Amino acid sequence: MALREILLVPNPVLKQVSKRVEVVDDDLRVLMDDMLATMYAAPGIGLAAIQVGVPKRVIVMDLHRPEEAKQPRFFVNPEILWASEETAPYEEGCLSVPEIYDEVERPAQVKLRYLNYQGETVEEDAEGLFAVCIQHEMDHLEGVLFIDHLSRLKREQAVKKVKKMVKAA
Ligand code: K2U
Ligand code: ZN
Repeated sequence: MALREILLVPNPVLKQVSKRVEVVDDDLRVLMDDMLATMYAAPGIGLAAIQVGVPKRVIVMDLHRPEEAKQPRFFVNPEILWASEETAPYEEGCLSVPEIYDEVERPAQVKLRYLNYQGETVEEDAEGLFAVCIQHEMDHLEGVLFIDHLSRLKREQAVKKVKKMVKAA
């Protein structure tokens, strides 16, 4: 297991559309293990492969509470089969847009289909933080960041702030 670099805005790689995975094999599981370790170290609760520079439709996630044991989740080639008309706001952040937080409105419930760590097909309903996080990560697979849902002014201010932060580091 190895920690990978998390790409930051305005890296153009983050705008790429990620490609479907052909087979869930040991090489892919090494990537998923590295992504999970990188997410825990950030720390974060979700991470898409493009954020570590790999344009594959792969997401890792762990929504466990501090008092609970870790609950790692793996999503390969995730699809949204249904989304509720009802929406809900959530104050989002992103490991590729550090120290920027703003409200994004998304469908409150979604039905997912994906391949798990073993390559088995799973269908699952998501709501609450799970629904927010999976939609945030699936945006990454389309090259979309949460700041792309904000006004142009807020988006430009966010990128300017991250560039200044990186320069000062
Ligand atoms: O894509 C990422 O950078 C992972 C996000 C996942 C996330 C975004 C918005 C809302 C929920 C999850 C990072 O984990 S952002 C850090 C974070 C940590 C705890 C709660 C919310 C956001
Ligand atoms: Zn993100």
